[in-house]
Amino acid sequence: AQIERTLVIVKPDGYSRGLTGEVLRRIEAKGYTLAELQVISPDRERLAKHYAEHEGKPFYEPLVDFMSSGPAVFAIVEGHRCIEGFRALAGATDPTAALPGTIRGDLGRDWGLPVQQNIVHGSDSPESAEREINIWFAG
Ligand code: YYY
Ligand code: MG
Repeated sequence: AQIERTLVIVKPDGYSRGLTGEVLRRIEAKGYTLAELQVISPDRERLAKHYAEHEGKPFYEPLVDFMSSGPAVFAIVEGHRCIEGFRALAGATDPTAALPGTIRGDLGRDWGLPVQQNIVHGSDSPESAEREINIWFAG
């Protein structure tokens, strides 16, 4: 099988809590490669493209507000089956339900907000990964 690429984001909550190193450590410990890394404050325009599938859902506006609230770390991660593999490392979307042993399960919680602040993003398919990488990484 082909080597995959996935887009991983350490979201503003993870970045501001100082969890970037812990997230990247887990990715490297799993054996995946960090092919590219950048710290940027995501703009609403690109977030709208990135989260287009969620437009209109009740958490959409809070999600874009949260994601544009400060710096985040964007990584292109490479390795065979890294899309599925990183989502397994990340755990379930809801950090309260995410299993211990996962990034969200070990490091996340419910803060009583209208959006789930769950530390990381990982692409959910090869098509999403290429689409998302093209939004955040030029060239
Ligand atoms: O891929 P993943 O991040 O696990 O979840 P998505 O269903 O793609 O939702 C994107 C993002 O939206 C999620 O990470 C948190 C937020 N969210 C939410 O706040 N409440 C929900 N019921 C679903 C998603
Ligand atoms: Mg998703």
